[in-house]
Amino acid sequence: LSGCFRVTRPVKGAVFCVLGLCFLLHCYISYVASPLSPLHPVGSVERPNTSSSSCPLGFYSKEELKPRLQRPLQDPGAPGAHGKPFLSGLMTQQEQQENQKGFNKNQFNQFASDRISLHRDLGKDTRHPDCMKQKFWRCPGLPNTSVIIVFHNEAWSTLLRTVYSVLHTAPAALLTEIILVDDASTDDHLKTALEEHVEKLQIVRVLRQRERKGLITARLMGAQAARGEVLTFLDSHCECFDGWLEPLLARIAEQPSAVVSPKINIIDRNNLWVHKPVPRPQRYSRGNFDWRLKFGWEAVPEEELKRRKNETYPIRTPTFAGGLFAVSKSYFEHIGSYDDQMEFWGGENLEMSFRVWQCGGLLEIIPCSVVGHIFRKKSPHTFPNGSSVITRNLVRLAEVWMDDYKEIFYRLNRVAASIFKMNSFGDVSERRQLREKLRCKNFSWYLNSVYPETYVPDIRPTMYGQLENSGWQCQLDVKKTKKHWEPGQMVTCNNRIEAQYYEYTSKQEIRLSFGIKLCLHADPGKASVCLEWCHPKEKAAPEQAWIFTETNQVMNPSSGKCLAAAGGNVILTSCKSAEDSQKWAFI
Ligand code: UD2
Ligand code: MN
Repeated sequence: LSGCFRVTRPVKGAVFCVLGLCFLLHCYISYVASPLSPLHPVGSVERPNTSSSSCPLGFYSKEELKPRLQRPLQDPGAPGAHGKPFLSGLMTQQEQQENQKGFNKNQFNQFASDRISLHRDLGKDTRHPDCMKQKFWRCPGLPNTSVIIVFHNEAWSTLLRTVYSVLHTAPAALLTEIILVDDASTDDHLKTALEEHVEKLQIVRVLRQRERKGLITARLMGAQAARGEVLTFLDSHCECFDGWLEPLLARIAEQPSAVVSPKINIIDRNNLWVHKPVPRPQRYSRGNFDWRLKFGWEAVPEEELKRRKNETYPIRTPTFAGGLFAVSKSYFEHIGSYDDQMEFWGGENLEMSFRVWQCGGLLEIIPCSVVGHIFRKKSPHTFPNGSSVITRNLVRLAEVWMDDYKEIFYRLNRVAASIFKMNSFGDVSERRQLREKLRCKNFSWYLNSVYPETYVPDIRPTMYGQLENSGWQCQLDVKKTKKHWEPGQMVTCNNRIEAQYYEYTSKQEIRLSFGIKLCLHADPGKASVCLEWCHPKEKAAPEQAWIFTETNQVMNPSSGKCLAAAGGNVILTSCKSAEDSQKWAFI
């Protein structure tokens, strides 16, 4: 910088002066302005407030964040090593039988799991570079956590691999304990050998729910016993990627009312291949729900992605899958933990999603935290009172959190409607009191502020139900392709119980109910009718507008043609009021 004050050798002075200024600018950028500066660590918008002056600046060192258990060195050729798939090769008849039995019991490949090391690593860290650069303040430091894993007849190898995976990845200093809560398993090995096996691991405890009551009360049991400041819940068939825990705890330190989930990666149920994080993901998913109260995934809207300054920032999500998440223990208690009268499985995730948002909390996905989970083919669990227990849980949450919007749900789920009518969903008065006590906002606020992208059907549409043709006594029907609803599919007329529900909207659309945005679409050229994405505008597209005539015909005004059943098909044809095949009614 002295160059700036040199007058005797102006040229040399100027060069030094520029270099000096550049150096100062570099210092400023890297120490103060850059998001990587110690004053602004990645992901931490601000350093948590502390009144204590004895809290010096500085980050945890790698040494301080070391896990409790070092992984044994892995033979790269071992089955499933580095998260690779298990390849069975030719199997003997006995092996094939074992394989089949394991799959039937768990709805994933237990045979493969049993042959993969309980200590396998998942390979190199392939997260986004921002995640790898992220540092965490040592003071005030990260809160410690109890990891709670509930299970019912989980396969031994997946359960234990979940436990070891936590011990191999979670920093010892932050992991208070792992609590395994058995929801009354009947498998002998789980009943007799678990305590002995985990005793040597010192910080792993087993609690047992005597009677099978389901994952909700089991998690509550774990939460009550937990000694950590944060509760971290995992399913009993997970594997954690390096660095998964710290970002969750850091977000809670920064924002104690945040309920945070990791990004969940798939562990292939057929061969236990763990899908690795991608450094620059093209797609991000968040949780949603449809009006049958089914949880699902959807792409995160551009706006939400733009709100984030870098990869370490949380993604807000309207709902969460509910199995893998961390929450401050005191906030969990404050916000009403769980509805302890929900039974067995299902619904608690939507209940908690609505509750957290409506009562002032935040529900977020932290993309730098990645955990693998085996998504089963279908649920292997039996439910003592049949599968209507799941619907009963949904009715409980609708009754407490959804105000008048619950009617949309009842319209689409007849089992739910009858549970409501017969008043057989138990007492929800305590949960309603909780909503009062916490002065929670209403469901309309939730829809407008948290999930404005969703389609909200009319609470009481003038007409809805299955649309039946009087001539053929058949109902409008589309078979979804595999698991998905796709536009472009032809509409038929069938006599299937599963034939869809439609509703006649105020925009004159005939729209598939339960929130999937598909509308009855006329193609006068081909004289046919299919389902297409509904027009997002105020007015319906001309091909998607329909009027019900006095003679019960369904007419598309722009083409002047009417809907008619013709055998199993639905066609668009000239309107003839006398024809029964053109008469339709909602049933
Ligand atoms: C998803 C969630 C799960 C839960 C459920 C809805 C993820 C990845 N998973 O379940 O956490 O929110 O939706 O309720 O978000 N279990 C019991 N007792 C039972 C049934 C299950 O303890 O009666 C255990 C089971 O061993 C497992 C967990 O609960 O650890 C979740 O069950 P799952 O894995 O069969 O269901 P999943 O992943 O579809
Ligand atoms: Mn699961």
